[in-house]
Amino acid sequence: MRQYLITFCAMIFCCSVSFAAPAEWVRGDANCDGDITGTDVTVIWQWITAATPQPCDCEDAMDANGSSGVTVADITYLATYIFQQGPEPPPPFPDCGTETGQDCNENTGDC
Ligand SMILES: [Ca+2]
Ligand SMILES: [Ca+2]
Repeated sequence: MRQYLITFCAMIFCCSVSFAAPAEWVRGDANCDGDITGTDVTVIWQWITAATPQPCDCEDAMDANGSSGVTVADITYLATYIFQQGPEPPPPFPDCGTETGQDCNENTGDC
């Protein structure tokens, strides 16, 4: 009987511990709507200048050039990609993904 009780308690413990999957996101999708557009460039600018709060909890999505920080360089990089066929943002792009040590707590767009 005691063995069954221990097994039952172990099952309850294991079932109560949840392991949340890391958020998936796309680099450059700053407003987390699933598209990479000029609006994302504007969102990064507004966030840098503190004009507006971040639209979603995924700072890494605003790091368009993958430098591990969000600066004016990300605005230039993303605008060049969108409007002048510049280089693509580094992964995760164009598909959803994750990154080691990421600063993203919310799935973006269709991820
Ligand atoms: Ca977007
Ligand atoms: Ca950056």
